[in-house]
Amino acid sequence: MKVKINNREYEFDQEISILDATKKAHIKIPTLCYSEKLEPFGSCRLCSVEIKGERTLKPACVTKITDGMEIFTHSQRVRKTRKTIMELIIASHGINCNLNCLTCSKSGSCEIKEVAEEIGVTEIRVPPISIGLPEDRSSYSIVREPQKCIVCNRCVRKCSEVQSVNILTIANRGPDTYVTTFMDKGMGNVDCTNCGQCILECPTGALHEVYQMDQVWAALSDESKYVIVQTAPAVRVAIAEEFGAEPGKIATKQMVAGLRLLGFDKVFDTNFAADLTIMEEANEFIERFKNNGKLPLFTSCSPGWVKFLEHNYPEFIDNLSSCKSPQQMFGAIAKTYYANKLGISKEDMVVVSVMPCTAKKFERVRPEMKGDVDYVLTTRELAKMFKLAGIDLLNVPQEEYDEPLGISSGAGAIFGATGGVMEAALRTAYEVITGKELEKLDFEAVRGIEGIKEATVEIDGINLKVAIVNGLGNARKVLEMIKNGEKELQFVEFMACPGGCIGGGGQPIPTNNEILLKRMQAIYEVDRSLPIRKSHENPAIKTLYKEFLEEPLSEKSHELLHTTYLA
Ligand code: HC1
Repeated sequence: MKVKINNREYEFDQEISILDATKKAHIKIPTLCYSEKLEPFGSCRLCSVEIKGERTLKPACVTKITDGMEIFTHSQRVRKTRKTIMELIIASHGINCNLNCLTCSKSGSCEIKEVAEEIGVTEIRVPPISIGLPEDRSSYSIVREPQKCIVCNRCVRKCSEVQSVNILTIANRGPDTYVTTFMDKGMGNVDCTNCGQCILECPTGALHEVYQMDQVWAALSDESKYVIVQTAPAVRVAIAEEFGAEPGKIATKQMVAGLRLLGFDKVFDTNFAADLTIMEEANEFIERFKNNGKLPLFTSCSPGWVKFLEHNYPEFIDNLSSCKSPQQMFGAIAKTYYANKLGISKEDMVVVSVMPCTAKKFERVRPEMKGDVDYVLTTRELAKMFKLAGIDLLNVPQEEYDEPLGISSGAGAIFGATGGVMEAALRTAYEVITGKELEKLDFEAVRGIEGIKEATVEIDGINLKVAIVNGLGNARKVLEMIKNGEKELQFVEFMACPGGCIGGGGQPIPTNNEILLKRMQAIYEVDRSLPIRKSHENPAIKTLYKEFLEEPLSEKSHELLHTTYLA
């Protein structure tokens, strides 16, 4: 197909969109409602282009090229139209009515500001338009500020197309159109899984996490409290992006140093608790397998996934592992075993988590979790705290985690990427079942960013059928197949977010496939760099069992580390 773009000839062998064609020609067209991961929608019209012979401009994202087409991407008419559209979007977004930008959650990463610059907007000729809707603060995880919404529909589409959760919708028509939840009930009162994928998709500050930074600052300045922090596996491979580093930069030791500078009494690692989870979960699997227990076993560390299952597939509740997530196991051990060691009461201890995940904020308050964790910060919130404290993360002298709850294995580290929990569990299950040393630690078949992966793993003559699923839309597909008898599996890892926790709703923005792959490589690099790569070989875990828990699945373990779910 021969197409002229801005008077130059190009050849394409497929009927692609004008937007894709211009990308291949290295011409950038501004977009707002378009997102690589979603079906093109064509609502914002910012990508409008002129086509020779056509009376009206056409949106490049939803218009296909045809042979002989002549396209003008930045003609006078196109530029003028884009400017007017953008002025209207900005007026409806409330940016020009006061100094919102300075206090906005997206200050510094605002897509709308970037696009306005690309389009050359220098004035706003229309007065601000207010739809007068209140903020939605009904959720423990996510805040919606409708005043900043430009109705690009990306959050609605992410929630339905990718996550198949469908709790966001468009209400009304014309200038009264707005994004809302069923019957305007608010995100905390519908079946939202708190995954926060909508936040990653939002080009403005209309969606952000429920901040807990103020509570953490207050705890840090309260001298009567012993304040400890745990950092999730996926935070260390992403936080440097907030300071301008390339995705995939590992900043573990800088982050540890920064946390100490903030004033935490001890800096610990969720990876330690991930090792503990493996001890419990691998043994739970073995027990179910040997005793004809409920299979397939579903992992339970992703709280967005757990909530999705509770709402949509309660018939599978018994398949969920009874293990609490590493975040919660950490809190339970910190407030018992570790508080006892220190000789302080659990009331005087404050446990803060730094997570790539917005659903962890909800998980923390689940009544079954008994206050194991006090506050949850996202990766983005921690970066904001570092900046507020004047900590130059990339250049701060590097430091190590504290002991004993900061000691971890490579198996704990890989929890942060899709497939990691399964691989970590297999490393331990193999050695527990066979009593032999596992020679090849890397289970390549369970790695990679694909949404659904399956593998057959041979352990002692038994062929185990496992699957790894990330993204809730994929989870729905796999659950339907299991339900219809189309899949026979023994162990399935489910993660709510595409890519696993590295793609969590609390991670730096943007988070796209290219960035996910770099964060994933970094996660496996962390694993390879560690002297111990199996959870059951972690010396701090061995001591914990010896001194306190006795053995996996013991009465004490059940009391502190296991839970039940809502059907
Ligand atoms: Fe995760 Fe987990 S891996 S859920 O993705 O099991 O959030 O990183 O901390 O709890 O360890 C998140 C990440 C995280 C837990 C662990």
